[in-house]
Amino acid sequence: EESYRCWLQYRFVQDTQRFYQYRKWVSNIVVARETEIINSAARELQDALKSMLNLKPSIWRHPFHQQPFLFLGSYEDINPENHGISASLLNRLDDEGYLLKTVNNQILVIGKTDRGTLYATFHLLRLLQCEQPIDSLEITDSPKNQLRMINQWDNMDGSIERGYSGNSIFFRDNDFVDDLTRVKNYARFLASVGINAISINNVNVWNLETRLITKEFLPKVKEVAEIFKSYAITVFLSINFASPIELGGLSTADPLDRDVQKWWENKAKEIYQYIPDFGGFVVKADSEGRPGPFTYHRSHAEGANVLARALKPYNGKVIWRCFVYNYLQDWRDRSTDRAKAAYDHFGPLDGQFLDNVILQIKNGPMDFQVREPVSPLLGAMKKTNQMIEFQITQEYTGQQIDVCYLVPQWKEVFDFDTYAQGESSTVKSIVNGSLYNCKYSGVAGVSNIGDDVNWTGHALAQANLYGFGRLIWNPDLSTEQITKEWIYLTFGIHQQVVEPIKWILLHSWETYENYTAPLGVGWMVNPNHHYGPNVDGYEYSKWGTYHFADRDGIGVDRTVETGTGYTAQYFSPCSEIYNSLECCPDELLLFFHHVPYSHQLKSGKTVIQHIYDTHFEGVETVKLFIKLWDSLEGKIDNGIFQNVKERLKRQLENAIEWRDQINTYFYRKSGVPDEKNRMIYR
Ligand code: BDP
Repeated sequence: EESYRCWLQYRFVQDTQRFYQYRKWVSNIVVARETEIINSAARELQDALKSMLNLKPSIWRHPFHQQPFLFLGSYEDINPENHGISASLLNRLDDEGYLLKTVNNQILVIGKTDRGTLYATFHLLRLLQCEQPIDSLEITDSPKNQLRMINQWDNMDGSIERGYSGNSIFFRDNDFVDDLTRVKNYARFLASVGINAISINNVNVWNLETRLITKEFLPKVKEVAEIFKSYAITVFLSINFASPIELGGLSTADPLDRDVQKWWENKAKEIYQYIPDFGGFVVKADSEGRPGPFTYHRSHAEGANVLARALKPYNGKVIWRCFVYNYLQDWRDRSTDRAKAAYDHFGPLDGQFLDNVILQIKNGPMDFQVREPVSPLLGAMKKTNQMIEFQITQEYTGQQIDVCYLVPQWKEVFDFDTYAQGESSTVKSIVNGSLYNCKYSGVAGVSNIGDDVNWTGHALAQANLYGFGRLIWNPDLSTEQITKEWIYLTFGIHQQVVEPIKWILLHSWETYENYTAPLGVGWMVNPNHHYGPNVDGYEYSKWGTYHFADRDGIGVDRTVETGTGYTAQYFSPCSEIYNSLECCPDELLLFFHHVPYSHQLKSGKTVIQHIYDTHFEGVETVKLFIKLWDSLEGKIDNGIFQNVKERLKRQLENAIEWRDQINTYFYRKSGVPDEKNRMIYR
């Protein structure tokens, strides 16, 4: 199955000129040092070359003079001066950085450490797969973000919370799977796009998963960690804050209790005996019913620090999630705005967290909607390590039935200027640690893979995983470049194939937004499973997710004067821009303001006409996706073709349902007819 190989297809090189050029350079490979990671790189190269060039390269330990060869090693294995490499260039590379250089009859594939060598190897393989010339390479690169992490939401019964592509590749029947082949392949995919950390179990840690940190399961965690380690990926576990009670038999999990502290210290010691380079803990506490420090009237800093202190001797980290809000809100009480919760809980704790705690903040203040403003907590804490959390799995964006390519969304978030330290205080400069000089920082994404043959259910959803890795390696890469790369690697470089797929991907987010909840208001989904329309599904429940539509208007008033006051959580001028009805950008209008249906947008349309138009357009664009996709029949792998064809059919049904429910609902509420008379009102 081609779809199983994702973007590591290693297709046979068709262009004869390239074919012979490549063979010249890669027939001999010098592996200058052997580490587990470099061995992984060498293995990957050998497999790829066999498949792309029908070649079994000779592997050597030492360089030689006559023939060209590929040199795999760290910068310590060469004399940089002999190759025209300046010391300052190497100094500029960080530990994961690398150099690819064609010089003196060799191609140097050199990392600052072996991790860099691995990334350099994948870079070279990307070039070969895109049939790029390699005769005069001179490429240096380092990742822009420190922690580049994947969060699995896998449960040990094999299910995956918000998983849309089968069952877990890690767990089955309340245990680890026996055959870890898929885990190894997953490690390859992740490493190929630069991911360097993973947590393997759900942030909601139930009874059985609580025991992952006991001797019952640690040997298996170790086995998995070793696989990832050989691809330069560090393993973390999500833990249960109440573990001292549930595992230790203590009567409390109070972080200030001496016995609790001791318990965590011993636990850390035990874990590190099994896994000396264990990454640390991911923690969801006091959120959606999970236990946490609030039970003991302790702050989240006190809660996180008890774990951090225990992990500190081993260099472990605590990744503490900020998704903390009252999920039992009274919808009539407009002062308890869920959007304000993370900032209100964590902002005042700035400076109180130990330096091996990292706060993990969702990109928006609500919950991974198709459109949200950037979380005002990002940048609000100057003395606290922070990382951002994206959701690669498409919980609210079509669940891998509808195509929704999220790279453009993430890119917008990275580029958003928070003004936390004046102009140019972008989100990317916060999460790469540079704005506040954070010791640790980075990006996490909730995984979208499962044991479906093609990993992601919808073959095009592979682009989200690929794009996530590439973009967080370097948020300055353009969406265009990432998208093209993924298509080249997955489908080949023929224009007839590249263009339609690119068009679909690049229009998919906007299209999904068009036929679902309008103008940033969000939700309107079916409760619980979150697929398909249900305008009032959450409107009168306790979750804090309302649109306040009535016969006169719609939207959430989050202004300072008459609303919840949420806009004040932003730095100036964002706070004023969002607070002002005139300045607020159209796409977020209903997130910040309650307006009459006749309110005129910057686009010139009224809100109600905008709703009608976008919903009709959304459906039409899905029809266009189908047409474009059909043009690919016979030109791409048939398995992938059929998979996407079937998904697009379901997407169209979904889009139509959204269009009709949303438009009818707002027609009934407002009584304002569609200017273009397109509706059959039910
Ligand atoms: C929400 C999901 C829920 C997660 C929660 C979280 O609906 O399944 O457990 O986020 O991030 O999006 O903790």
